[in-house]
Amino acid sequence: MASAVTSINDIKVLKLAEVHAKPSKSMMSYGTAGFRGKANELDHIFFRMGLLAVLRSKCKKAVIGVMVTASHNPEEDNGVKLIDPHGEMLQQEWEVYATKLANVGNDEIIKELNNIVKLENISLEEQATIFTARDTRPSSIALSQAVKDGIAALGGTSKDFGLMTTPQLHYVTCMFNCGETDASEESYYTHFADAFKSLVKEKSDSSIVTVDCANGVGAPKLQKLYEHIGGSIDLVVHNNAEVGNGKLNENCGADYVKIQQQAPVGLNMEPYHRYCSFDGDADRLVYYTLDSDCNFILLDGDKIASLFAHHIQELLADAKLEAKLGVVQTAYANGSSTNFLKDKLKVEVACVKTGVKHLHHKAQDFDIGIYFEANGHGTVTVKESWRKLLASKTTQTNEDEANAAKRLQTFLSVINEAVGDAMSDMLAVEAILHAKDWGVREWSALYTELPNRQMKVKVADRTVIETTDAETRTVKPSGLQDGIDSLVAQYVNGRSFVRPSGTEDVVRVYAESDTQENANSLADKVSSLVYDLAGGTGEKPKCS
Ligand code: 16G
Ligand code: ZN
Repeated sequence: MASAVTSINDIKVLKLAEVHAKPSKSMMSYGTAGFRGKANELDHIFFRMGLLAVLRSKCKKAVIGVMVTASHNPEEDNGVKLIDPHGEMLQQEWEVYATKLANVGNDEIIKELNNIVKLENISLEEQATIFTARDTRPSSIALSQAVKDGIAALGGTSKDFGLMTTPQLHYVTCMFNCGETDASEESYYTHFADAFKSLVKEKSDSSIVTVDCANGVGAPKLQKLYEHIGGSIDLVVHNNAEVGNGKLNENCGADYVKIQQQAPVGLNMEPYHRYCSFDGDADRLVYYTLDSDCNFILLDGDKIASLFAHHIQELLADAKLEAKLGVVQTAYANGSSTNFLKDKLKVEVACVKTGVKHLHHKAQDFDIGIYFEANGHGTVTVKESWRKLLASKTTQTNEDEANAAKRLQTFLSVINEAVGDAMSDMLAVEAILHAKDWGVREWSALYTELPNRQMKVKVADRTVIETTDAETRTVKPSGLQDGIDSLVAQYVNGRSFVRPSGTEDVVRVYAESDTQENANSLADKVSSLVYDLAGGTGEKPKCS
């Protein structure tokens, strides 16, 4: 454990701050999922996030996680985010501290740290322990060291887990703070593999899954999980850089497959076989297949959420259990998925702003909250009080009901509640398909997506766009929303929204309509409007 520090050791901090000096022009903000940017411009940010993690740990009197990854971004990028004690994203008030600390000059670091200590009434005598981990980017090793230097400069203790997926770090941080002092990567595999094996005792003929790991950290970690699972599923790992030398996220991974609506590089698909993709840090999952005419069929986060809701609802009915079950989506959710959940399943659906923290927070309003972004990031949260109700049902005398309650209990334990997790979500999907004796064909038939299109528009300053109503409408610049409304009115089942990205310097455009042609055309027209009204730069974007 760390030695107690009663005041900030200016000399130590300043000396290391010089080593991790801030380039004078750099200004960055803690975005949707932490800081992201070109890896060679971020060293000072990582050092400072090490400092901040120590204060956060002292403030919460708990272990804090620091993950080094830029997820699905190109290999040349990197990023850093802090993980709060129960595996949640960093509390939003602290994002403001993070941004300030990242942007002050070296001479103001001590002042800024003392400010946070004062505002949060932090006792510097508290111990601080930080769990760190990193993805496979070449830059991640040195940037992890910068984080550890920051931790050491403020007298904190770091435990480095080395290579890990983002959800694994969320999991061990959460488990440790819940009292499991031997929380480790190994305990992650044991937990999820055991839960899966008790749900799927024998493999079915159709259970071969080919997993595109985006040439990222998911590849070696999935191999390890697979070793723990044994014979109840057949997994083929594709895009494993260790073998194929492919580049991280290049023409592969969940984001590529979702946006391009096509298979990752090097994958030869067969109709109705099962394929899925992780992103670079394995917190997103999308499935896909081909139909009998070799058309590409995507089963994205909306389809996964719908499958989860369908299954949980069935188990609740079998167990004769009441629960407030809800699904949380964002504006990107396909209109057909929302209709399916609301009209067919009669499940409550909430729409929130993009970003996991918003979805996770809203999901906690429900006894069982399923949240998914269409891009494949999602999980299920369960209220502690309702979990107790479920546990009591498993011991009831009616055997059928008790068994259904047990099945639900085990199903929920195959899910990583702390955060969306490609590996555990994949096990959950496979367990459901196994229980229902379904293949991708039956799953995909739950509903038919409305054709959609996503585009991005480069503008001089993306903050000129301001949104409201969970990003479904713009309030600025003036005239933009009226323009979008009148374009949308010209299309059958038309819907479109625009929002400034939280991770890239662009404005994102989404459009859906009755045909792919119409969705493309609506996306083109809305993009052109954004370009004209929000200060577009470079060439006007156009759908191919
Ligand atoms: C980040 C978010 C993801 C969101 C995406 C939006 C987390 C862990 N990740 O990857 O949820 O969908 O940003 O990116 O919150 P955008 O703002 O660039 O569209
Ligand atoms: Zn990710």
